[in-house]
Amino acid sequence: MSITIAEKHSTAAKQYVQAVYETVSKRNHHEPEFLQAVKEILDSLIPVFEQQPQLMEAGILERITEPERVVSFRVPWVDDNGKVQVNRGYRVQFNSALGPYKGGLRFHPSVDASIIKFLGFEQIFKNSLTGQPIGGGKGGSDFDPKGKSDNEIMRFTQSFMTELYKYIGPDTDVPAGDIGVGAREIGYMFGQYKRIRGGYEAGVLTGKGIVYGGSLTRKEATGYGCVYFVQEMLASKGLSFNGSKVVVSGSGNVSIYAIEKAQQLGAHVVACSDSNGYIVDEEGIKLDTVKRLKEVERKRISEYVKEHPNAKYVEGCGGIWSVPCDIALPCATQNEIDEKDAALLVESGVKAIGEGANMPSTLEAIEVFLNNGVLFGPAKAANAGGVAVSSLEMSQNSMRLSWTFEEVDAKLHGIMKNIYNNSVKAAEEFGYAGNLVVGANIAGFKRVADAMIAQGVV
Ligand code: NDP
Ligand code: 2IT
Repeated sequence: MSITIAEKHSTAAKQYVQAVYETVSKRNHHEPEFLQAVKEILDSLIPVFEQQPQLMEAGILERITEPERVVSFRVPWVDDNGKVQVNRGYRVQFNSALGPYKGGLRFHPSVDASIIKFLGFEQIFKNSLTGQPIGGGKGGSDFDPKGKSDNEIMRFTQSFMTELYKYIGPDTDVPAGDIGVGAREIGYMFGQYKRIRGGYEAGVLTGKGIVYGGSLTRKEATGYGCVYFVQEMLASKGLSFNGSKVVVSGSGNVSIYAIEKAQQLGAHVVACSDSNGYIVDEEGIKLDTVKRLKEVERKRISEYVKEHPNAKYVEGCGGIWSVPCDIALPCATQNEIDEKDAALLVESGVKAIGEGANMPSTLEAIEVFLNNGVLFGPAKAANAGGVAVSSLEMSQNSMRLSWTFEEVDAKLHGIMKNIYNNSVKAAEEFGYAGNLVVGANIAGFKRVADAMIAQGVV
């Protein structure tokens, strides 16, 4: 995709974009994931700068690729054996042109500056696509929640918030969940924030429990939203989920609710995974079992086959893309589909990909999909439903009222349709009809660029 775009344009715009990329790449040479995210966006913006050269003079790209603020801090805590542990915490406040920084917190041992910066950068454009008034940010820690007791999780999250609280607030920066951060962690962090601040600022975090200011449908929003987006892509070709064979990677928050919505629409979901391996159940995944294993008991997906002996478990999560399907929904983590996996999916006849995770396909994998006419819903667009409903949670907190599940779900559905339509339109307008990677990047960028120009050089 990137190569194709660069080839098509031999202009000042292309040189400008490439020069900015070189500067970013020199300055952040040790951050591969961040550079991958920047490369994908910058290449697809070449047609915009060709049409609107004045944007080059405003230094938009130079500014948008540099975070407004990066905070890194020590998180000391005491484990159940009385031993002092130290983790590193991060918050990257990337861009506030459209509103308060908004984006999740990830707790996973792989977290470093590169991961948080790629996620924060993507979040700027994703949040813009939702049409909501939210800027882009992301945070997290290299803390590994696996195998930790509930008390350890509480002590860690309290220590994390004891530093993070200085940088966040309902009108400045509003974190939420991501990998390793769900309702339990958000609850402990909210409690600590409230205690430190001495006031009930409900809008400081989203993904809260329903009884203390959370929004109905937030838990379901990313997975449902991804399926709503793919539904639009399929409909454009006269296809649908009904009767389709679907593979979903991961078995966390996004995966579970993507499976739920796909099944409600009549799909036959046959496989899901965790970081250890994947299960294939040709009779259809029994979602109640997955929900109990993952949401309640916090066990491995391998346990599934003990209860459903007709299903099979395969060690190693990467092999899931060898399971033939019509629709693949990567909902686990970054770079989980490489060029080889993409080729396998194409060979098996995949018709559509919906990225529930952030940047799950490598740049090479995306090219394989686009070159083979696979309908491809890029992460920024397809997984924007989560943050969109987070923004609706902020609205409800400000108004001190709660909408019903149906009201929020209807708004989510409308937002996902708009994101799809705006991405399609932008792709057509700039000469890349059918390429939703280019379309979503341009549609997301334009709103932020307009706001940045209006606000001057800041
Ligand atoms: P969860 O922690 O709930 O679930 C993550 C799932 O992915 C688990 O099944 C986990 O397996 C698996 N996984 C995580 N890391 C890896 C890895 N390195 N290799 C293989 N599998 C892995 O997270 P979410 O469902 O919230 O997030 C999943 C993806 O969706 C992420 O990319 C996230 O950034 C993105 N996202 C999340 C949103 C949200 O609202 N939560 C919104 C938009 C995007 P295991 O348990 O074994 O680690
Ligand atoms: O990647 C994401 O969009 C999220 N993890 C959700 C962010 C949010 O603020 O709800």
